[in-house]
Amino acid sequence: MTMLGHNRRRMSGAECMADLLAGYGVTHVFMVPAVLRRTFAEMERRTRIKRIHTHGEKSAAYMADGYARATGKPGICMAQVIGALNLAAGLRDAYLAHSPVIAFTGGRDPATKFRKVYQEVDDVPAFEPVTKFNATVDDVARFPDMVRQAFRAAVSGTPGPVHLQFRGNEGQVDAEEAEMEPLVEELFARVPPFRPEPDLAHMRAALALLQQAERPVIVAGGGVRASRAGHELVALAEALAIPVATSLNGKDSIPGTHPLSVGVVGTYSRESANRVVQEADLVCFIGTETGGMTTHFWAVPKIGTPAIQIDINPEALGRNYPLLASVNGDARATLVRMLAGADRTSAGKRRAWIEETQKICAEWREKYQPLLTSDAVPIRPERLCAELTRHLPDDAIVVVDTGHAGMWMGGMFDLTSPGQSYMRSAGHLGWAFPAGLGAKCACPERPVVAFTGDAGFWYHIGEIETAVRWRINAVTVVNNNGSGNQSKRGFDRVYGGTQTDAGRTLWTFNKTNFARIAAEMGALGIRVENAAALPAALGQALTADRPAVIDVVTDIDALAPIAVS
Ligand SMILES: Cc1ncc(C[n+]2csc(CCOP(=O)(O)OP(=O)(O)O)c2C)c(N)n1
Repeated sequence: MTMLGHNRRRMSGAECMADLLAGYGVTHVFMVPAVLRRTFAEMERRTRIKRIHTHGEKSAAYMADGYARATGKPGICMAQVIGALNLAAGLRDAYLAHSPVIAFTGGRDPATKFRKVYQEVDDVPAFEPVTKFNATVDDVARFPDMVRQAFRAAVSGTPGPVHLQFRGNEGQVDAEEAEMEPLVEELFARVPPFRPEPDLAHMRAALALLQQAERPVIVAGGGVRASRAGHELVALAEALAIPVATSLNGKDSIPGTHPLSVGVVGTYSRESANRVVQEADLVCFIGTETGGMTTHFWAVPKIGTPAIQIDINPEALGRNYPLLASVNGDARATLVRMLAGADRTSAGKRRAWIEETQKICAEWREKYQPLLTSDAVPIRPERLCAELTRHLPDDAIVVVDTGHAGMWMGGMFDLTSPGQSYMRSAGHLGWAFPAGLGAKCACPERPVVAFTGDAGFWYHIGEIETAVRWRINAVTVVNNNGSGNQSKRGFDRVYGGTQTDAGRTLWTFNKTNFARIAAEMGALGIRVENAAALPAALGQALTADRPAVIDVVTDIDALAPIAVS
């Protein structure tokens, strides 16, 4: 790296921004124009960055989020002033999931503000609740240091979104010139920039408790995935014979087919994981916020269960569970230390516990076997998930929506290889389809399979055209039951058991053939009405050389099991 200030030259903000983004390794930006127009022209002249023009700012933010979660590299999204709040809405999932998304918007010019300029409101406060760093760039000379700060904030510690508002409704400040140097800090081009080592005394205290425990369980969260610590997690679990449950965000830190994996714990979960965590005598939380979703609103485990926790963010330690040991450090760095100090002879005392947890998992599988293998028409979602478990490639990136999609895939689907990745909506219906497109932009060589309900797919269906235009060859599997039937139970409840016909209109939709819509837009559309046709449909979609939508007609009466019986 050259010394700051030694390479300054007169350049426009647009030239500087294009060089900065290329220098950080950005390959795609996602936006609705017009914002930073001159920067786009400079991107074309000076870089190979693809400028993905979407059909809405929210989906642009979700694409950037999918890009970021697939790689750990910040995803960039942009909007002109009138689209700024649409973009802010799209940052909420990234904020909840700690995803490093950087949003650029056009904004107020001091020369004209408060004069009822076309389209203008003060957008900056709306970004406050969904960003780690929310700032304005009013002077072109600030481009280099503010963009560096954006990357630094997005990827550091617990990652998260950043917003920079550029002066001018379209960010026209990029046309101005100054003496600048587009200096890039490669360290901050990706999560994690640093791997803080734990305090050894704290680490040893946690390790000693794990080794003494007879019925411990690890609950691994998104911090394990952000730290890319899955390999070390599995190694420690194997060395000490400790079962592993994950949060939804941490699902890809251990393959579901590993003998120590007990499944996803919490609300959108697998009953076996909840049973194991409920029966544990020590819970070791690693890289998880111990939030409501992962703990079924702090019921699994019960508060007061002996617990230890490892996290890069010291403020997370003990937030919801009083701890016997707290370890502040990077997940991988801490697990490497624990593994080096592990007393493998302590594993023997947990043999009975491991047998018990495997029995619990076998009972779960037996209970759901009829549904996982069902030939019913319309198709059961459990069978759909089982087919995905069987047929997804070893290097697939699986991108999952919330609502029923989150429940079905969280509970019924298994990753089968450490080379597979899993990302999921942190709460927003409609996130998965555009996020899958972003993931495919980031990793064009990997198969990307998004899983969404029809309720979720409707949100950003116009982005099929974007995928076709840019040849973003992701596969989207639609669990199409003509409804948002996750809401059925809730409406049954408020109607005192039986809904009126009018009540059903609150969660049902017209029947739609998404394969035909996709084909009309130039994608491959495959309609599947019989479960036996799923493997061939997947095979065809994964090799189609164009975006594909598999429209799976499923049972409107299929409701996902609830977490704790
Ligand atoms: C942005 C947003 N708005 C509202 C919700 C609340 N919500 C959760 S599930 C759901 C209905 C969708 O049902 P689902 O059963 O997931 O759809 P299906 O799989 O049947 O297509 C709604 C409206 C949400 N999660 N996100």
